Amino acid sequence: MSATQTQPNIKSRDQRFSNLQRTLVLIKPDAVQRGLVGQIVARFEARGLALAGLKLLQMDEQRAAKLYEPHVGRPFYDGLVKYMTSGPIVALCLEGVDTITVVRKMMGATKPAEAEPGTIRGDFAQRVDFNIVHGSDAPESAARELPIFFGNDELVSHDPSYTFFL
Ligand code: IDP
Ligand code: MG
Repeated sequence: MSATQTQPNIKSRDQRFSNLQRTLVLIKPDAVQRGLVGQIVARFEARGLALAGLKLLQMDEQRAAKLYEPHVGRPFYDGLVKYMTSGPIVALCLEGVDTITVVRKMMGATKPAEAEPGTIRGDFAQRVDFNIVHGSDAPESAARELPIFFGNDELVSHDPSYTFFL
């Protein structure tokens, strides 16, 4: 006799979750060159964050300047723009509960030497100027940054079946 499987949680997504958020993640040029895209995306999927957008692109200086506008004037700004425009990146829009905080924790500290093992930077990076990933740091940042990479028609909200178990 086979076991009977039942759906444990049949409410709609809005009823199941509070504080659903969207955030921007960029897999930076060093990570793309090192062939880490799959491993990084796999971590977010395994955590249960839903993909709402995904694309490969190479930023021009104009787009990088928009993204890093809050950093204008910092000593590392010119190098940062050069790095981020040096090759293709992968942009993700991730959706889930408290996703902005969750992603920042999964990324680890900006300086990889301070990033805990188990975080993306703590596992894959050594240098602050090649630190693998970007993630929006607050809801206001996500709201500012997402339109730099995705039009509304490029973002798809859906309710992956695995979220019934989250
Ligand atoms: P975050 O990416 O962890 O949010 P931010 O302080 O917002 O860190 O800095 C944006 C990016 O600028 C960093 O991810 C890193 O690529 C670069 N950066 C920050 N500080 C330095 C530095 O001291 N030297 C070189 N690059 C830096
Ligand atoms: Mg930042």
